[in-house]
Amino acid sequence: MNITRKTFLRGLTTATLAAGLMMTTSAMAQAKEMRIAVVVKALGIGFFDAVDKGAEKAASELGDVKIIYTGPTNTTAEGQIQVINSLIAQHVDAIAISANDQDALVPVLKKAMKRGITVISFDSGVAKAGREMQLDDSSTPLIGKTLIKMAADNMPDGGEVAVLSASATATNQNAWIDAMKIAMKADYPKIKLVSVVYGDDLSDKSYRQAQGLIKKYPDLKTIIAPSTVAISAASQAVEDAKMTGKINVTGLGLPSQMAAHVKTGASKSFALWNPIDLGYAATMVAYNLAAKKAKAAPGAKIGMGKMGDTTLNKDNVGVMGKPFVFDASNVDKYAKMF
Ligand code: RAM
Repeated sequence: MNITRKTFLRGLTTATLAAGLMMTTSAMAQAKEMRIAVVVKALGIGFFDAVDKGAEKAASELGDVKIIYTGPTNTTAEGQIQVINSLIAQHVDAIAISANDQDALVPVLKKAMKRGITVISFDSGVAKAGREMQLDDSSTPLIGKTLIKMAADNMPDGGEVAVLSASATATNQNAWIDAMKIAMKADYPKIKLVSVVYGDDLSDKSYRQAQGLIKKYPDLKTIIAPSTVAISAASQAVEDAKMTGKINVTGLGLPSQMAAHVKTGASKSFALWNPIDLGYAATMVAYNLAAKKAKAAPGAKIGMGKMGDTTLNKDNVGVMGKPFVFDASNVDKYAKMF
């Protein structure tokens, strides 16, 4: 082989290799973008808008992730099933869902997992068979204790409390209410729970339910609303009924929606974890599982990006963070964030 032919061949090989490399790189770039669907209880809930902010933050940190933020118009399992079926048809890589019903979603999520889609639940969990893992906002017993303590702190002589929740099938609210009842029984014998009603995370329905409680229980001292939608609707109802100072509203709320109600005195204090962090952590967890960088199993540590790891319990449930308590001293500061 003479020099010219050798050089020609070498040149050809380099060119072919380079072309091949270019193709692989662009194919990889296309294949690499991971689509993570964040399915919320319903669209239009401020809490989940903050979750979406956090999900986008995680996606831009990861660089190769696209967030599909979606959910039904009402907090129903039927609505979420429709949304999930359409995500399966789109072949998304992962679904992170806050469930309206822990059991009703299992068949459709099993179908998603069979098609190779990574499924996690966060905030409001799905039963074990329908997801790889659940990311709790915070420890359930701690949320239960925090809810009843905030009520008790403003009713030293005890008395009647009522709960205004989200939907009757919401996994998270039901777990918190149960945890609250346990804490009440153990530590607050003078507090009596007279009613639990549901506003379905709809402002107008929650407002009407709060009005109903105010009318039906003239001795009511506190409304505990473990839903961001219900707590602000209940505060508004208390203000409109001129019951501020007589009925205290507490529960889980967004500082941005509650600051005004703390100022009127309708709510002395309320709690929440950081919902932006929750969206960020749920996205990181979904990414790590879908990219096979982690596997959900009891005892496994799953990365939540800059927030560290969450360790899964025997039911593959991990915890994201801690609840903060907000009152007149700090609500304005946090209202600027979420
Ligand atoms: C509502 C939703 C959500 C819950 C918060 C506290 O926004 O029901 O699931 O975590 O309240």
